[in-house]
Amino acid sequence: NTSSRPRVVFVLGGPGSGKGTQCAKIVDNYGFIHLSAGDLLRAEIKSGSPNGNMIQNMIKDGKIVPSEVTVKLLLKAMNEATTDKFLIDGFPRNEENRLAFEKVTGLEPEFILYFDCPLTEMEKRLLGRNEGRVDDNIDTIRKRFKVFIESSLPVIDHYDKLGKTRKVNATKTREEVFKTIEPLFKPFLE
Ligand code: UP5
Ligand code: MG
Repeated sequence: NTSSRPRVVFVLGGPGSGKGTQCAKIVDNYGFIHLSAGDLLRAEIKSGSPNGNMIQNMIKDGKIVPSEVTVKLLLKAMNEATTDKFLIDGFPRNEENRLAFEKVTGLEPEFILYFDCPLTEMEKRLLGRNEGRVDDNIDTIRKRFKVFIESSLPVIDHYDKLGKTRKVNATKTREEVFKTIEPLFKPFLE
């Protein structure tokens, strides 16, 4: 029902913690639309947008693109969507992102799915991914980890204080992680 109030789940966790992998499974089973902020930014680069160079440089440096740019891409994707259940993957990455989204949409997330994973495991996964991402090299990976700890963990902590963070052990197999998170999405089938 597209006329009702959109329901949003933020999917957060460090680089390589398995956000995209689990989002695909949730989409297949629970009728959500998956909006990866990183994917939207990479599509924006490919489209030849005037912001493309700036975005590319920031991703290569592991930095967080200005909220203005990311929120605009998310809003556009939400407006074009045919359902009102959204998994927003990899956003908000800092308090500025969080406040900008809140201000522009007036929406509060249902909850935050947080994939908790040690840096060593995330590093191993990213180096093994081999999808040609400009940020999957050891130098950029270290920068992404630093930004995650300094800027993104405070967002997860903010929602934890509101009782909205659902923390998941992301070190298990893909199937085991999915089994753990499935119960959180069952209510959305009704
Ligand atoms: N894998 C997955 N699950 C596994 C499991 N349980 N066991 C073993 N292996 C597992 O998984 C990573 C790899 O691990 C894959 O090979 C997978 O098969 C395997 P994936 O599901 O891709 O993990 P994910 O958490 O999605 O990792 P990703 O690298 O996409 O996370 P990031 O948060 O770093 O990347 P994102 O695309 O969100 O952002 C990239 C950059 O864009 C940011 O660094 C930033 O510069 C910019 N950005 C912004 O500026 N603002 C935003 O809002 C968003 C992004
Ligand atoms: Mg991803």
